[in-house]
Amino acid sequence: MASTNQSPAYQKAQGKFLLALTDKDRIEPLEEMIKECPKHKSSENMLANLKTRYKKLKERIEKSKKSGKSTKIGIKKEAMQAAFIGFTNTGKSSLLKLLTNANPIVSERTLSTTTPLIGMMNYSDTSIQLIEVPTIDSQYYDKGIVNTADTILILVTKLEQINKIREKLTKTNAKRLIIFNKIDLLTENEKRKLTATLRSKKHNFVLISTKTKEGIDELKNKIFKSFDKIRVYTKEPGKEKSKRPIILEPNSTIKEVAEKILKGFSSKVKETKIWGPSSKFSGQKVGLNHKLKDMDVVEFKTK
Ligand SMILES: Nc1nc2c(ncn2[C@@H]2O[C@H](COP(=O)(O)OP(=O)(O)OP(=O)(O)O)[C@@H](O)[C@H]2O)c(=O)[nH]1
Ligand SMILES: [Mg+2]
Repeated sequence: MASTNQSPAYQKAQGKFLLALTDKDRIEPLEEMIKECPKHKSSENMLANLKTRYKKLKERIEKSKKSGKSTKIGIKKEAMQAAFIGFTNTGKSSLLKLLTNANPIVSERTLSTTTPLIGMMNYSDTSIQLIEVPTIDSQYYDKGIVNTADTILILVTKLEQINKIREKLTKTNAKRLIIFNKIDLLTENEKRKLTATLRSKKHNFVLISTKTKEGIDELKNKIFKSFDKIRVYTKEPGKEKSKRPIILEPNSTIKEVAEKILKGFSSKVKETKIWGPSSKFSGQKVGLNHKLKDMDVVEFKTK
């Protein structure tokens, strides 16, 4: 809760809680919030809410430890997740290494990657989870991940690989982006022809080289766009906006932002002001049903 009548220690813990990327990282700040939450009558509800959250969080962590159901390695799915697939040696590990904090083995040998690998890519204050799926024509390929990913990044180095891969993608409606890698090995003329062919087939595509980094900025942008999400920053009166935005569906309302911060929070909101693309002017007062746009800033004043 962004309540102003909470202690600085509570607010600090809350800040950490909201910025945490995994359930595991949410435990400690939540414990701190429970400790710092006032114990008098008027905050009874709030304390109860925090305790319920804590219980659920613990349960979720236990469950994911036990099951690892959705994928062979129990990957916890983040708000924006994309999976690289493709044939061996097309440069999946090279790209994961270039875009994220992961440090996979890159090798001219085939079949270097035999388990799914995860990395987090920072993109304008947000984190996008990227997964390298072991090569599609091997026993190590993991359909589970591909079927749940929000976006599938099809990495190829030859045109004929595209159709072979598409044949295998039967159980997913996820967005697709074709990434044509190793274009440093092509002449300008070959690149022009390639672009024309991909365009004529109406593919969503980008040409890149992990070696020269050509096309990498465009790629990052296209990956983010593929999720079709908006970024909304929150702030408390008199303070700077949050470092990281909340990730929401397009046209989400103020109410949805408040509920995403904490369940039940929207009923405690007294006044909301907004800045950014959805506002008529800076600091416009809006109601709970106001629809937000990418890069808006929302300020909550609580009762
Ligand atoms: N010329 C060139 N070589 C590249 C490029 N990207 C990757 N490579 C090389 O391609 C080879 C395979 O790269 P990896 O990243 O290991 O490929 P992978 O798809 O992860 O392969 P597996 O995990 O073994 O299936 C390595 O020798 C890389 O150095 C590129 O943009 N240009
Ligand atoms: Mg690899």
